[in-house]
Amino acid sequence: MKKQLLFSAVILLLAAFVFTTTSKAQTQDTTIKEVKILTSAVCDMCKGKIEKKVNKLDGIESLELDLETKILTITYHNEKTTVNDIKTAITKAGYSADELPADKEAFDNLPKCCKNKMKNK
Ligand SMILES: [Cu+2]
Repeated sequence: MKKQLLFSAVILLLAAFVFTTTSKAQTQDTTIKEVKILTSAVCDMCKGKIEKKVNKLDGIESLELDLETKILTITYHNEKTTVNDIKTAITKAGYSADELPADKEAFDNLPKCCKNKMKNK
């Protein structure tokens, strides 16, 4: 009887241990967030410029710009950067980011082909 009790106590402790470690892992995961931002990118050159600029930010985990939809999908570390930082980086590359317009000076410096393509869309 005593042995059985000890055995169940050990099982309970193990279960508690596994539970705390998994919930810890989960809270760490929540600091990585995903955001989708609509940009004004029209070609591979635009894609390269935006990705290079955003990649310079701290805490960027992954980023992918889909030229079909112009949507940039980013996963980032919550505690290191914000959606606003990311959007600002995009505008400073010369492109709009959701409601934010492109930085004028950066836009003026974009290659002519990109600007022309944007006008035609
Ligand atoms: Cu372009």
